[in-house]
Amino acid sequence: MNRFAEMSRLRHIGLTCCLATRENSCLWHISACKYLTSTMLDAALSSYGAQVVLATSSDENHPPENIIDGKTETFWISTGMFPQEFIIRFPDNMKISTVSIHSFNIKRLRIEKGTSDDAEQFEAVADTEFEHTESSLQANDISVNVLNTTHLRFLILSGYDHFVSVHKVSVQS
Ligand SMILES: [Ca+2]
Repeated sequence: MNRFAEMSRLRHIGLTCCLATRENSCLWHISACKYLTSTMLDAALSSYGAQVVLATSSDENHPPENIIDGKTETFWISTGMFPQEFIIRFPDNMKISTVSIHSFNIKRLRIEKGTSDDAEQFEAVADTEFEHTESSLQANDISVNVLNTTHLRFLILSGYDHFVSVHKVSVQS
């Protein structure tokens, strides 16, 4: 069982136990779930087997893998045109409530979920506009409420400059 599946199993046990018994015995499960969820937010998605399977730009010094390495210091840079796009594939079907993204100069972003296993059909789950930042990265949490998907597509529709960069994407169930 991979870490995504294990996390989802533990969360289910914790929630079910709490709902069913409302006793202290479920507290361990709840705290384990909370811990796992919080580590998931900050962990590198690549360490869970996620991959960037498509990106509209591939600068050798700033490759798409930098999006999912868990570090804000490394980044993927766009080509200087819009729209820009990248697709993250997860090793399993995912329940995702929130996507966290660290970026620079992104203005409008649309997130879509894959509705087939081959990354060909997508359906929009969020469409948002980021605030402009000058002396720090843009840090945004986007509510997506996806119940069951293996792919997320990120469409950067416009920017505050010709080039935009994506430093880190993480997800929370
Ligand atoms: Ca990075």
